[in-house]
Amino acid sequence: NLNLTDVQADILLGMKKDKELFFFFSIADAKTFKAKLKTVVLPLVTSTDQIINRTTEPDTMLNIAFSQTGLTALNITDNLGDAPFAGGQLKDIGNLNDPGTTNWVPQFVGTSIHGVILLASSSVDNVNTELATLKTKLGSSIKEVYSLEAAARPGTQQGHEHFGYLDGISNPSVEGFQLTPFPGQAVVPTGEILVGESGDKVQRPAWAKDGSFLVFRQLEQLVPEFNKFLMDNPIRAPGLTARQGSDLLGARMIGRWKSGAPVFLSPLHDDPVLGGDNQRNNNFTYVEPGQTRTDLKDPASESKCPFSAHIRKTRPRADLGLPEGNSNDGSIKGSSNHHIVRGGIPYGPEVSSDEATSSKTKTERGLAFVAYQSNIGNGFQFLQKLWANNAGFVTGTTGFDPIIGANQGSARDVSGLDLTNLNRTITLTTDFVVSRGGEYFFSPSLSALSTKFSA
Ligand code: N7H
Repeated sequence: NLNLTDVQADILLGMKKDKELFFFFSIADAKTFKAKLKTVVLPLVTSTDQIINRTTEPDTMLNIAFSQTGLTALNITDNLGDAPFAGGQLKDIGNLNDPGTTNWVPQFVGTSIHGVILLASSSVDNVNTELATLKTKLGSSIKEVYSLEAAARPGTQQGHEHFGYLDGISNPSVEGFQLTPFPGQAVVPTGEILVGESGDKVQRPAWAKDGSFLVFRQLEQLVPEFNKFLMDNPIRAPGLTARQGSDLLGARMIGRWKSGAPVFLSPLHDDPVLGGDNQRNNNFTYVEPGQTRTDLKDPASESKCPFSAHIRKTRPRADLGLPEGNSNDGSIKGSSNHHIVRGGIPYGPEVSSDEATSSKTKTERGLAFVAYQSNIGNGFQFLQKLWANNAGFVTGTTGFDPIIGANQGSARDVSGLDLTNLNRTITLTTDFVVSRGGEYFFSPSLSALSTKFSA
């Protein structure tokens, strides 16, 4: 059975806290760092076991992960068996369709980031205190390269990302995990998320077991520009005001309303009760009653939710022809091996009144995107490259994912958004999500940290 004391906390459940700091560092003195990793860092690393019971979880939590150049700096030469990880995110830019590195944070351009420390807590003070202690104790064995401060949005927007939509609803659960899955939650083989577990078909060094690859991306969101686009292009469905038509367009781009209610279950209006009900808000497959799989040729298949909608592009459910039936507990056995566990958190300030009136972003905000998987090529990279960026997925005319689909900065065609004319193509000339770059990391088990990484 899964040893939850050995798996870092952020991987399966997420260190869900109001404040999170991503501290990117390079290793200056490997020998000293290894010694301190064991004596200073390891005692602070939070395990999954520690947060299963949210009422007793520590108030300040820490996780740590290393890039390929970090492993090399530590003289860990075993091949982890993941090509995107080995090459680093910068080399993967062509697969991701970022428009070059012009928008990248300069520190992500290059290979000098050896690792990342994730610090999560209820207050910025706690985060800063723990960071200060760590920095003092690690001394000159590391150098700070870059850090990103992230925070849950205030008040009623807590849990919502900057466009305003509730996030963190649908993440896969792994087999054998004791928590009961929510209806509609994908249940995937443990090895799809954790390296070396059943379902991970790649040859790995023994010490890599129960680690996971962490994809980090700093994704800027142009919120005033996104809102202007919705206001300028309301869907003119009968009975809807212009405002409601704009909200409908946004909801169809995501596949959910701002409350989290899926458009497939509530096609014309938001339904906050549904959005907040975790027994119902993920319980759908895109299949109509009486059907066993989505009929991709029937235009009506996207009347409730466009094929291009962000959540449908990134988890097509029964569109892949494998609904596999609801299991007894209502969860759905994963119908592909392309699942990620997302653990992102917003960064940057709320939209100012000046930005709102000018419809122009003046201060950067976005999503500190975090995704875990045992195989980046099957996980994040697959979702981004072969689904979101692929205009021919899931049908020849679907177009791009309007939220994250990337076309190297060029315009993106999206179809299915206008429910009064599902064949209509809308051309997006702005990327509402702009990649500022990132890195690929490996988040080792606690036992690997105490042996391989500190030896
Ligand atoms: Fe997405 N958004 O607000 O628009 N995402 N995402 N994502 N995303 C989801 O269901 C968003 C990004 C996935 O199981 C929701 O939990 C934004 C990347 C997957 O049905 C919302 C950004 C990738 C799912 C957003 C962003 C994904 C998902 C609904 C960037 C992978 C679950 C909440 C700034 C390459 C699908 C929920 C499922 C859900 C948004 C990035 C993937 C609201 C703003 C880069 C797999």
